[in-house]
Amino acid sequence: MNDKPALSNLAAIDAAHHLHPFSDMKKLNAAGTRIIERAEGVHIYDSTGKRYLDAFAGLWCVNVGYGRREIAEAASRQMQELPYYNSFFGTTTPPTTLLAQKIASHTDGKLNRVFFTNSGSEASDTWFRMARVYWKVLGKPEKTLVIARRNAYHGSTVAGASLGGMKWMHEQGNLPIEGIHHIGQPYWYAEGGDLSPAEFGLKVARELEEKIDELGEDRVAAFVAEPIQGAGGVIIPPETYWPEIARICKARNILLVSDEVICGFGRLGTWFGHQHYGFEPDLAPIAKGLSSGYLPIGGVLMSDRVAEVMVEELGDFYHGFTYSGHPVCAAAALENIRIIEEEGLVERVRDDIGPYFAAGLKSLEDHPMVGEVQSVGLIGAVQLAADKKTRERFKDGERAGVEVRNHCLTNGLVLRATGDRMLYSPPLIVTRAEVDEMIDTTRKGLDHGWKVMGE
Ligand code: PXG
Repeated sequence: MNDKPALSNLAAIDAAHHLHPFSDMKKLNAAGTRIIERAEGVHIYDSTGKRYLDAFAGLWCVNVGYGRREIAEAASRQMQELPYYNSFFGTTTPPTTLLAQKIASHTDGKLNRVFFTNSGSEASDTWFRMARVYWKVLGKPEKTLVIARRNAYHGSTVAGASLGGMKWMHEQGNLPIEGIHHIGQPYWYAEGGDLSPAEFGLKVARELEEKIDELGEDRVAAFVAEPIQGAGGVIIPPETYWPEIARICKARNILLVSDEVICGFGRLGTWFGHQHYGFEPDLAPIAKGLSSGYLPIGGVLMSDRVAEVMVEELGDFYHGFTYSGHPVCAAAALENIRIIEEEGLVERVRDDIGPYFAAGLKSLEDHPMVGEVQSVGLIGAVQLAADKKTRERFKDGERAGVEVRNHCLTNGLVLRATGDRMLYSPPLIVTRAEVDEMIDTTRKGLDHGWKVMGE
C-alpha cells in the first residue's frame, strides 16, 4: 500500500487486470475507476482526497461506521492467538461459539442455532439445501420446491441468483435452476394500479397461496423473501403484506425464510427485520451487518423446529466451508455486536435517528420529481416520477436515477440509484446534521434531474 508509483498508476493497473463485480468493464475502463483509500465515521475518501458522505454504508453493511479501532484490535488479537481453525471435525474456537450464542440472544429466544458461512450468497445456498433436507428427514422427500419473488436479491451463487428474481441475472448462466418459482413483489407504486396499498399488499401476498395451489402443497418446501427488498429498490411492503404471508406459510405448512442479509443488525430499528414486521421465520440467512463488513462472515439462523431436525434426526449434514465460523471473522463480528449493544444503536435507529431520517426524507415529497418516499429505520427510498399526480414514471427512469445520483456524487454524497428509485442505507451512527446534509444534497440532485429530464 505504500508503493506510491504503483498507486499513482492504480486506475490503469485496475483497467488491465481487474474484472469488477456487476460491471460493464469496457464502460468502466473508459470512464476510469474511483479509488477509495480510507474512511472514518460515515465518510469515505477517494485517491484525489475528495470526501463523500456514504449514505449507503459501503454496500448496505457498514452499520457501526468506518474506523472502529476496537474491531481492528479484536481481529488482530485473534489473528495472533489463533488465526485459523476449522469447526468440521469435532472442534470449534472460542469466538465462533460465543458468536453463535450472541446472535441467538437477539432473536427473542426464537432462532437459537446458527450455521456459519462467509457471505449472504453462501447463506442462500445453505438454507436452500437445509430446507430440502428438513422435509426429507420428516419423510416428505417430494417437498423440494421453493417459491421466491421477482425482483428479489439473494446473492450471486447458483442457488442465490436462482432464488433472486432478476431476469437479467438469470440470463447469464442458464438460471434459475430447477425447482425455484417466482411470484410478484409488493411494489405498490409501480404495480398497485387502482388498488390501495393495503389491498395490493393482500393481493400480492395471496399470489403465494395461488402458487402453492398450482404446484401442490405437498411439493413446496419453502418461501423466501427479504423483509424489505434491498437491491430491488428498497421495496417497502404495505402493512397488510407480511401478516398474510406468515398466515399462508403456517396454514400450508411450508418453511418461511426471512433473508436478513440487509435488514439484520439494526437497519430497521430492530435486531432483525422480521421483528419489525412481527413474523417468525423458520430460517434466516444473515451477513453484512453481522460484522459491519469489516471481515466477510455470514450464516443461517434456524428456529427450534428446524434445529431439532438438523441436530436430533439428520445425522451428518454434508455441507460446510473451509472458513465456516472463521475465528478472526467471528472475533470481529463479536466486537461489532458489542459496539451495537453498548451504543444502543438499534434503539437509536428505532427512537431517534430513524424518525429524524424519515421526516427529512418525507420533506422531499414536495419536490416535483418525487412521487413518493418511504423508509423504515435507516433504510429508505425516494421514488422518482414524471407526474406525481398520476404516478406516471419517466420513460427513461434509469437515466433519471443516474442524473440525480451523479449530481449527488459530485456534491460529495454517495447513494444508490436502482432504476428510478434513489436508495439510502447510511451507517447507524449517522448524525442529525449528516442526515440534513443527505437531504439537502439530494434536493439539489433532484433540482438538477428535473431540469435535465425536461419534464
Ligand atoms: N441476500 C440479500 C438480501 C442481499 O442483499 C445477499 C443475499 C448476498 O450476499 P453476499 O454477501 O453474497 O453479497 C445480498 C447482497 C446491490 C447489491 O447492488 C446488493 C447485495 C450485494 C451486491 C450488490 O444493491 N446484497
